[in-house]
Amino acid sequence: MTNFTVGYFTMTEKEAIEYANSNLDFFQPGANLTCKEIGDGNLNYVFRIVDQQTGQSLIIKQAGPVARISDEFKVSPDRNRIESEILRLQGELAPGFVPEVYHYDPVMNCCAMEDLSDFEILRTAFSAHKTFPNLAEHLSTFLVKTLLQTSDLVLGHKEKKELVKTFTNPELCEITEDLVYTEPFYDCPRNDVFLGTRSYVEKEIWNDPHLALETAKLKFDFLTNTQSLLHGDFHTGSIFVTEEETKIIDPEFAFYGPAGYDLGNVVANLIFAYVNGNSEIEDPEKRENYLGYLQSTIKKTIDLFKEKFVIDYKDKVTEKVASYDGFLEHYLNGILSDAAAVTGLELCRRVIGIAHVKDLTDITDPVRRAEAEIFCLKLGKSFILNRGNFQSGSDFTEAINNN
Ligand code: SR1
Ligand code: MG
Repeated sequence: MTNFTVGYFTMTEKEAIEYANSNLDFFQPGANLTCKEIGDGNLNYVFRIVDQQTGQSLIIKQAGPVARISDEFKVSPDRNRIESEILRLQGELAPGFVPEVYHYDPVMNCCAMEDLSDFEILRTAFSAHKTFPNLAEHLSTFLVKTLLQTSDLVLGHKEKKELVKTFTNPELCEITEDLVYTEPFYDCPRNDVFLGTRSYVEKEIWNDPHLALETAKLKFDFLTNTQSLLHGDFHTGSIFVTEEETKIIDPEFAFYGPAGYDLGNVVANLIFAYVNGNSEIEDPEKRENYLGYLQSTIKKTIDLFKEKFVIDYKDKVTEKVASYDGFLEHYLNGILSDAAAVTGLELCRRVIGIAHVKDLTDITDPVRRAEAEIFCLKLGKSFILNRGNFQSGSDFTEAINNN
């Protein structure tokens, strides 16, 4: 349960400036600082502090006592420690792909980090149907570097178990266990289903015992498989982009889980962008180009992930038995089918559960929105039920084309 240290309080914008002045050796004494709270996520407060003379800026991120999306979620402030520690670790494993952390404060449950003011949130950029040519290259590199090098394949098993302890994250995991693996697949009161989509959900999701059983198996894999240190919430709102660079933020859901989780999560969110473009771009040529870009990004993210995983496996793996013939294929096939399953779970939970995505909710025409959501559910179901059949990028894109 929530456990706040004496001295903790949630900061206002003014208090965030005072905090920066007294706790961080970042701005010049007497600098003219302004602050704006810019958090738009479901959980935390994000303060951007700018020196008006020099333009220097930083971010202070503070964990509040309850989630912003709903005070039903009383989430541990320890998530801020987890976020600070994993950002530092990911910065070593995948240099250039995460913001630099300057400071962590366990009493105020906040951390100060690099301001990525030249970047934009990928989900927001996708809502304007922008494209980023290097995205698949960047996502696949980040995923391979962080997932392989934190696994038992590369780390000594005792060292890895120490990391499992450091990144034990029960309350944030509980959110995922409930919101991703459990609630969307029965008529849970906390679900929030769009009217036009509801009859499909009742008939095809809540009334399918085979689907329920498969989600139960997947939930137990999520609960028990400490394969790799995951980002844990790798959606397009956790990715910052420019034309040239990609940075991954917000890893507060980090914990040791099935390596396919992060890959599946990001693929599903690329599919949400695809569905939005399909529904919202009126000009046929523009629509085809944008959808083609997203299909190619999905395909490349998966295929490059496999290619880079194989290269790094051969270079970095230390575990003796992992060199036996067939083991690499067995291991990678498992990651790919887990990724397919998570793609399916994420596609379903963002339609049915409490936490939606703007890619779908921004579709203002109710008929189009229901069509888009049902597309996601149908595809999601197929990813979950047939997860073993998705082993390459084209397996994923064919499923989108044939849905
Ligand atoms: C209560 S938090 C709801 C969702 O927001 C986060 O970003 C995670 O995706 C979580 O499931
Ligand atoms: Mg987040």
